[in-house]
Order: sequence, then structure tokens, then C-alpha cells
Amino acid sequence: MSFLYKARVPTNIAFLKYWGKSDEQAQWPANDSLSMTLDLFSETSAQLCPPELQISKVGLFKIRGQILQEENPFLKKPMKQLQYLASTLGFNEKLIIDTYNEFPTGCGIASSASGLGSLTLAALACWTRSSSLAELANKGFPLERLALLARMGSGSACRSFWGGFVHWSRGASIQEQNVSPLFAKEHWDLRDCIVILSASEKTISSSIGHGLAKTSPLYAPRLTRLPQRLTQMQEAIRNKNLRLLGPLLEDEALEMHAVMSSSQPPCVYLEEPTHRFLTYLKESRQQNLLEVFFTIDAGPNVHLIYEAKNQAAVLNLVKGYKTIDIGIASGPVLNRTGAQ
Ligand code: 2P0
Repeated sequence: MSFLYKARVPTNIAFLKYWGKSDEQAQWPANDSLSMTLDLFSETSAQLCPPELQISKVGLFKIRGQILQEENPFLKKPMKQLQYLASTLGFNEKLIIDTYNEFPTGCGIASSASGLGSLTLAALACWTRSSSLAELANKGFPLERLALLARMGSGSACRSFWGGFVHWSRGASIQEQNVSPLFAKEHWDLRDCIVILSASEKTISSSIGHGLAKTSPLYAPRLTRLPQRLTQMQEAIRNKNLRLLGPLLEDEALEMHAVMSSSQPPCVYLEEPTHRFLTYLKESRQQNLLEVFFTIDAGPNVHLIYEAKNQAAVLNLVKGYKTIDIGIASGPVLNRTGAQ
């Protein structure tokens, strides 16, 4: 019987941002990062691909059941990741991969973390015939190893292998970096309300942006500041202190965007509606003293981080805006069913 290995991996929002790499080839980040795992998933299934169906070097790729041709630009990162996994781990079997995101594209949520994470998990489950995360761990692929393998496809993917709050430590060498959960989802009921201010496509990919970071005069000073900010964020999360965490989140997001926009050439992701919204947020906060703070990814949309008890007030604040309001996820899920 042929089996279908189905991996669901959540996306995440970085509190302390990964921006810039010490080694691009090895995907070694220049700094530690820290994220919150969001309850929005990509789902990828993998099954063995019979020879007559193989239309690419890795087998066959589908999105929601629709076959993609090998030259489709969407496949560049996934194909590279599958080839990397197969060649470094010695798996030769070709796969049928079928993937979809629970969230629409253009909604302001990057899919590379959950997409590349779920691809990595599904492929390894299929190659090792593992029907659960426990079985995969017994076969030599615990979450820590899966996370580090996934980061080769997309750095931020490594933080999606746990729920709650996750720390990617760069370590003193490429081999010493590691990814680990800091606190489980139950620790603190935070939410992320994403305010969609523009659905326009990124003109500069994150991977190019990472490469440009070191051309900014603000980059080196930023790197020296980050260890202290990391410690402060960890403390604020440990103590569930949003009044302390909030300003750190905002400083961090604005600093990353300052590095981006002062790179050569500049990567400007913020747009006019972003600036207008931030002004609106500041004014509304002063008026109603609501504890809600922003962070921003490599894009123009604003993530509002707040405690669940304030959900009604936050949703009222963003009334009239297009939003996606999400809680924290508990981590990846793997299962196996009979293939159709
Ligand atoms: C992050 N971002 O920490 C930062 C904040 C975007 C802004 O990681 O080149 O798609 O595939 O490793 O992971 C986006 O970069 O980059 C990212 P690659 P990735 O989430």
C-alpha cells in the first residue's frame, strides 16, 4: 500500500528579527532571533512518485492538486530544498508533493516559514516511513534536527517547529547554532492582529534583502545592540510583561526597517498607508491607553501584538481595516493516511 505523509507546520512572527547572514551558503544568521508561532498553517503532503509521473528532478509538485511545471518560479526554493535534503541525507526516492497555505497569498503573511517547514517535514516522513513526530525522532530526526534542516530552505522556517515562543541562536559557529522553544503557547495568551495595508508583492525578496543588510551603516551598530534586546525580550516574555515587551518590539521593527531602507540599494518595504496607520495607532493609544504594540515583517503590513483579554478593544481600534486576527499555535502535526 502507498501512504500519504501529511505535515502541517505553522507560520511565525519574529519579535527579534533575523535580518542579515554571516554565511549565505550555510544559512548562518548574523544574529539570534525570537518569534511567536502563529495559529496559521501550511499543509504539505508527500508520497512516493512512480517513474511515469516524474516530471522534475525531484518528482512532481502540486499546489492544491494542480500540477506545476518544473520551470514555475514558485518552485525554485522548494525544489532546491528537496534536492538539498535528498543529496545531503542520501534519499533517492522521488516524491509527489502537494502543498497549500491556509492563508491567502497577498494577505501580508509570509508563507516561506510554514511552506518550507512543512515541505521538509513531509519529505522526511515519507523517506523514513514515519507516521508521527515521535517515530521520526526515533529514526534520527528530532525536531531540533528538522528545524536546522528546514532553515536551509528558508531561515525563518526553523522557528516554526515549536509552538509558543521560539529562539534561534546563531551560536559561535555554524555548527553551534540551534533552535529551541522558550515558552509553550499556554505560557501567555498573546494574539497578533495583522492589519493588511497593502497587498502589493514584494519588489525585493527577503533573501536579496538579507544580502544587502551589511551595506547599511546602521547594520553593525544594530548587531552590537541585539544581545541586550534579546535578554530584555526574554525577560518580558517570562514575566508576561507587555508594557516592557511592547516598546522593545517597536524599536526592533523600526530598526530593522531603518537598516533595510539604508542598504545599498535600499529595500523599502514600508508604504504610505503603513506610516499613516502607525500615526493613527500612536494617537489612539494615547487616547484610550490600550496596551497594543506593533511589529512589522519584510512588508508594508502591521502586526499588532496584544493580550487576548483586550481582543474586543483591539478589534474595535482596527474597525474599517482589513485584518487577520490570530492566536498562538502549538506546533507542527504529522500523520499518515492511505494514498488515493
Ligand atoms: C524574520 N524575516 O526573522 C525576518 C524578519 C523577514 C523580516 O526571516 O533567505 O524568508 O529564506 O533565509 O527566512 C524572512 O527571510 O529568508 C525573514 P531566507 P527568510 O522572520
